[in-house]
Amino acid sequence: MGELEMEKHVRYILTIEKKKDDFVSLVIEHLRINGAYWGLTTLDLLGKIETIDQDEVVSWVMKCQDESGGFAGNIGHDPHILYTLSAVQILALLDKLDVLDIDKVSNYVAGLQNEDGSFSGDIWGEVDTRFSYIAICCLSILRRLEKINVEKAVDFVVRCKNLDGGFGSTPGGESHAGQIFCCVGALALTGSLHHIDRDLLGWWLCERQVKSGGLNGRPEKLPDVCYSWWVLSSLVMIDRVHWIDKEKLARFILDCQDKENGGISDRPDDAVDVFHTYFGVAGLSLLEYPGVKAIDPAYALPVDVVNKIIFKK
Ligand code: GRG
Ligand code: ZN
Repeated sequence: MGELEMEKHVRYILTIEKKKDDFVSLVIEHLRINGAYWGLTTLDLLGKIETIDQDEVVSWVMKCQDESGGFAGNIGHDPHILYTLSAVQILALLDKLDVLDIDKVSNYVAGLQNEDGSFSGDIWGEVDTRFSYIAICCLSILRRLEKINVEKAVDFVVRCKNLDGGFGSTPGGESHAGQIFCCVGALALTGSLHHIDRDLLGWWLCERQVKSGGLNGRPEKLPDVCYSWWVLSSLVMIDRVHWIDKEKLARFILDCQDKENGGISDRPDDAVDVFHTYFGVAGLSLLEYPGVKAIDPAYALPVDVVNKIIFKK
């Protein structure tokens, strides 16, 4: 099996699209705040976070904050809970959470909870279990979970559970590995994993592994490196990761590398992008690949970063 081309992936992230030589301006133009989170987390997992200008990143992130307390994807755009989590994750990664007005940000997130316990993504009101996970993860990092009704939030997630053991985006929605990650993550972060039938869900998740070793996101679909994050992190959280062939999955991820120019794609021989580079490296991290830092499956942040947050007085 080929090796993980760590240096090439680092270089790829630092020079994405090679249009500018400065990471931050690339992020601003092409990736926005979500992309910055994926890129920076990958760099940290590969032990190279110090190669970027951290003060520049922090000052750019803070310019994305809106009056409401929420963050936008870029300067001057509208705030959304999706971007707010990325902003908080980036600041946690750089150990700079103290630049935030924690109550202002957490009030924005808490203000998006609905009467039934669900969360909207922004003022326009779309409801999705993605937003439940994001709110819970964000408030856990900020240590302000008490600002929401956790019991009702858990209740809503549990209402999105299906007979196959999986979860959908809303009650009755089809099970999909991405939504399963969100629901399992939300339940893990609130100490509510007892709502899950681990064997039933574990069986559904391990059936996502196809012949090539890769994982798909739903029955009959093609494998994709991103499910090495969505499926694998869920299996780790419910303690059923030994139900898949880890060796074969690692080989599939390594086969999706661009061995010349760095980066990882969704499937072998496709074009690489920063998202799948993160999913591949994060997947290998969960598989305990040598030389890659450990990632926390619920917070989606390196374990050492999470420990700093949890053990802070
Ligand atoms: C901090 C890790 C982290 C996440 C933030 C945004 C978010 C919370 C979670 C997204 C979860 C999700 C729904 C992921 C799925 C993304 C995806 C690959 C969707 C593709 O679905 P289809 O139907 O593709 O287009 P398939 O693979 O089913 O053919
Ligand atoms: Zn994908």
